[in-house]
Amino acid sequence: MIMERDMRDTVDAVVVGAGFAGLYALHRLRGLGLSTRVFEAGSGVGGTWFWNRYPGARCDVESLDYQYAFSPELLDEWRWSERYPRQGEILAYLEHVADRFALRPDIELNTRVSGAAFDEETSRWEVETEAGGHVSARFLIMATGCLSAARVPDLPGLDSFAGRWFHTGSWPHEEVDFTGQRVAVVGTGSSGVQSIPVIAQQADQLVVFQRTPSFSVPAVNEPLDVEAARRQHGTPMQRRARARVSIGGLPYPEHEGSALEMSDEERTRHLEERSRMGGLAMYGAFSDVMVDQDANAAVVAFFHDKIRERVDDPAVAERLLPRDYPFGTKRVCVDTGYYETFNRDNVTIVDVRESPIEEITPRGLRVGGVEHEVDAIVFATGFDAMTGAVTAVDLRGRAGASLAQKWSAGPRTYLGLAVAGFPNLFLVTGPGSPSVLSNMVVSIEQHVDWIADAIAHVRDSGAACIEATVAGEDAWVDHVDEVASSTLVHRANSWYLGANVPGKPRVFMPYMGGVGPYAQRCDEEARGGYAGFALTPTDRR
Ligand code: NA7
Repeated sequence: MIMERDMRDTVDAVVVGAGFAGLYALHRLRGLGLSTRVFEAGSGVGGTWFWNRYPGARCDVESLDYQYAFSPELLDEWRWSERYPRQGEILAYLEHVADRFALRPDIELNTRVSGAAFDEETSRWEVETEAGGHVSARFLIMATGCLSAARVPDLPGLDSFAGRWFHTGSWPHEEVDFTGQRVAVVGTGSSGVQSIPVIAQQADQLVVFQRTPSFSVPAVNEPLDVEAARRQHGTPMQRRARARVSIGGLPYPEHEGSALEMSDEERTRHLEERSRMGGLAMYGAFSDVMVDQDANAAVVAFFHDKIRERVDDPAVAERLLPRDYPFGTKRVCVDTGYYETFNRDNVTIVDVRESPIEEITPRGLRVGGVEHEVDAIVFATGFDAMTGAVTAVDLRGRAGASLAQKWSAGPRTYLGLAVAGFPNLFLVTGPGSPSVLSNMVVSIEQHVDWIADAIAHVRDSGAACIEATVAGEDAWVDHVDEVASSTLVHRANSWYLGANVPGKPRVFMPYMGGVGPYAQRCDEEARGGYAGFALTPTDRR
């Protein structure tokens, strides 16, 4: 019995997180013959789609693109019901994947990893869980998600609130019924934009507290017509092949010329066509929208017209116009009936830009000296994105160095995959990779495949460790910054830049070079014998 336990506590690989990334990592590592343990803080698999159960929660990438492509059989057998998948349907899909590939025996649920330290004597990661568990692993894979550390703003008085409050990113499992209630929603990013129309239909009164208006595109959601989708974009595999070489990990045509080369009428017609395609197709409308202020302004003007068309009261429409940052420099939202919701009698909007929320009182929220009385508060206030869930684990590399400390002036990685001083540690969709700027599933598959190949390479070459070099990491960090600086992204206070978390360094975290070119760079790294990495031979441990 003791033998068995000891053996179970020593594995080849530990994966942290059982969302899209962790599940696929487990499948691939098992395929290499590695004993692998996955730790998941939630009581079920699904990651983002386990936690984000708020009303209206839905993916802004189409179902046919937001699924794994590693298994043709899986692609063939799963049927999505809508063009954009609901949270519950994605969760059911991931549960199906966990069962179909018999992943569950290697997943420990309800287990949060608190820390992991690299032992230079043994070249192993010693992983600790919050409940006091301990596992030793040669490889450590952080599949912790980019948007998983939910952030409730530090508002005075929240403890005194007499009603219930929620965060969209950690929504209760039981149904929340707002019927007959006065509800506040704080935040108008993707989660607010999705939940506001649904909550408005249920609640007696809804007050939206808006700090920054978003750009939101109609989803044009509908029951999925597989045949029509096939005619437009080919089979799911053909869609994926195009997505893999694209900029955003999506199969739509991209960058059809400059916005400034068209007449006003042509440009409007082109943008109308993109609008009709629905959702994130808008991103690829022009080649220069993210780099040229004038091109961007033309798209902004189109959005302003659309919002004015959709909102009846001109004063309310003006409040909803995003004015002080360029289109695309904060995450563009995808909505169903968002702007029209402000035409309802039971919905009001409070601007908290100039006059922030002062405090939460037992009865509601105080803004500009006015108390807004509500029965429930929904914080759709976002996440400590990209780094929050990684640094929440006390990761210690060579000589006990702390990752959180190393990243205190901004994340430093090589290719968003590895960190100098942290051998055999891999990040799935880490900062410095396209990640949140792309279709996450495409980027996750690309990363997990690359990591699995790198691990196989280490094993086959008889090395003990693979570790990013400082020179490789420095050059990559500079490159990520250089690409971002050639665009308009620094002109917005976005979570891409850490601007939503007080005290977080202002560094543009994801890589803007595009999914296709980035994957090519990763492939070259592997083909070139991992030149930006050092492989430590076993006898030099
Ligand atoms: P986001 O996109 O970070 O949105 C959070 C929203 O909450 C945003 O409008 C914030 O305004 C607002 N916010 C945050 N703190 C406050 C305070 N203290 N007062 C008022 N308003 C506040 O998170 P989501 O969950 O909507 O979306 C995350 C991603 O999930 C999304 O990008 C998609 O990729 C899917 P701000 O803009 O910071 O002024």
